[in-house]
Amino acid sequence: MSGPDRIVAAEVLLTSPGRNYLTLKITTAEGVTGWGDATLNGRELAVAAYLREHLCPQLLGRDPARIEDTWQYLYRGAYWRRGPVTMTAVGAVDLALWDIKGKAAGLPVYQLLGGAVRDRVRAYTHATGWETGQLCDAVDAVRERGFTAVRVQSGVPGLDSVYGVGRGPGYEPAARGTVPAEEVWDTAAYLRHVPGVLAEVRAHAGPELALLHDAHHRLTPIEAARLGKALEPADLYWLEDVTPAENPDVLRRVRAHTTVPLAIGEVFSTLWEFQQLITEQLIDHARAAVTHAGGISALRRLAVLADVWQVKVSPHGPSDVSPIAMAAGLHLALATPNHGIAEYMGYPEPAHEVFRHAWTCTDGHLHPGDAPGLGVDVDEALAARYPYEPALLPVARRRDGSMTDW
Ligand code: EZ4
Ligand code: CO
Repeated sequence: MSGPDRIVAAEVLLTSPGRNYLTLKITTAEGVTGWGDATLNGRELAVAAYLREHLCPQLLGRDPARIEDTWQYLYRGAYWRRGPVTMTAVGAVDLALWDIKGKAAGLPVYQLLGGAVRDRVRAYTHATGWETGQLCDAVDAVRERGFTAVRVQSGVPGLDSVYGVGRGPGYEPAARGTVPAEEVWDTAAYLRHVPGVLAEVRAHAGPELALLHDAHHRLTPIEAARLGKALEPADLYWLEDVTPAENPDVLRRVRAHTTVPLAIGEVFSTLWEFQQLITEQLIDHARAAVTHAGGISALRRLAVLADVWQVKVSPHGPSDVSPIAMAAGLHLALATPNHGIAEYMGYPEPAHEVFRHAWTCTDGHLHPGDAPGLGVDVDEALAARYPYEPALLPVARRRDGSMTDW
């Protein structure tokens, strides 16, 4: 033995195969390559600079096997720590190092995490329709693909655009450009409309299909309580992001009024943001994305804390976390007893070609595959043919012109 392996290169790669992705590539002296996802939708360049200017130089010469030590070094080493940009950068490094460890051992990452606790990972995907009839058709199409769970979002009369609903096939809210699109939002119209939609979808689908709905941080606590209560007859699997949860205390008020299961946390970056929500059992599913909240190492700790309080971990899985983050989430899901359900929104076709992945989606279930490491290879030559172009999520204003949450 000639001593530990060393990191000799750490580079960022921006590519846009259908939408923007930021990827981190770490190479070791022994020639092992690890890939991490660093995509933070609409803020990619901030993470790219954080990695390129600050973290990559600190990685050179380090032992890639010391994943936890590197996590601690990067987390504690930033005096101004936490926050989505920092934690996404840390998460990217963490993913790349787990990928390297798996490849060096010749094992898929889930084996390094203790092995599979389930045969496959139940997933939900999205069904959208501006009108309820179209939405029911979309639900049927999802069922035909074998899914047993589906997120349903519909249009709202009087509004031109609504989060989660495309006017055509597919839904990609980030639009090319450097200034965001503006949408008009009306909470009263939404609250009047959505309980009827969910009731119709439930009647259409029958009792067994798991239905989910995302309120996307738009409600006040009392509005959230009212919506939860109104949706109880639809028997949801979860109601997501009813409030921004910047005040965790207010979820007590929501809980006092409704037993609808609550899922929160896709925009959180650390365990501490979940602490009160978990220890007071104010939520049922912690939604942190494996990339945005500091990687597999951090999500493992989140899962352990959540398990003590019978809370499940169901990481965010939109098309704006790359197939690498999808892989990482699946290795974790396969090895984590209190994993809830995986979100599978799908990817633009070119993204499947640039990020060649061992993970599969069959009959509404996902599996990370058995390739060593995370099981995603990046075709760099192909990636170079899809240059990055700035794209941003929309912003939202109320009817009086004041800003609200998108
Ligand atoms: O709006 O990932 O549950 N899924 C979501 C997503 C988010 C996007 C933002 O980039 O809320 O669709
Ligand atoms: Co969401």
